[in-house]
Amino acid sequence: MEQTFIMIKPDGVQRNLVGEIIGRFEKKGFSLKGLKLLSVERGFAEKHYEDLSSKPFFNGLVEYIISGPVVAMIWEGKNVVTTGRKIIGATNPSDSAPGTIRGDFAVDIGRNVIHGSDSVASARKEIALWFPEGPVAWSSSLNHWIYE
Ligand code: YYY
Ligand code: MG
Repeated sequence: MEQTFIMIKPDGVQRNLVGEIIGRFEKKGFSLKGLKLLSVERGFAEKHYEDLSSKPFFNGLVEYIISGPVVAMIWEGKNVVTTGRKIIGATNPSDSAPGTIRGDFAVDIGRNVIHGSDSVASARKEIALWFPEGPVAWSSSLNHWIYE
């Protein structure tokens, strides 16, 4: 089953959105396979965003990610990478539809509350970086009611 890496950024933690965000993924029907609250160091944040290192906003982005604890998660389910990005909404909250996490809870692109992997390949890479111990192995007894 497909997995994705989801991270609630420091503003999401500070603004007490952790329960709300986890609830949206839970209620959709996806399964939580990894969860931790942690602060990351500069080098780790730079590694996570290494593909963006040439962008003008890179330093500000890294400062933001290391400015407080984040909630790192692995979510599992059918098409969870693409659907997870839909639940999150467009990168710039000005463009994120109402009903999405960023559309409902964010205003500025540099404080957009949440990260989600953009492909199955980056999900694999990000899960390996954030969860070297791997996902927790369990399967929901509700799967029969979620998948046909
Ligand atoms: O995957 P996603 O988070 O939606 O956007 P990315 O293009 O990967 O950029 C990562 C992160 O960088 C974005 O969530 C906000 C920030 N950012 C920015 O501050 N300014 C931009 N012009 C583009 C992205
Ligand atoms: Mg991205």
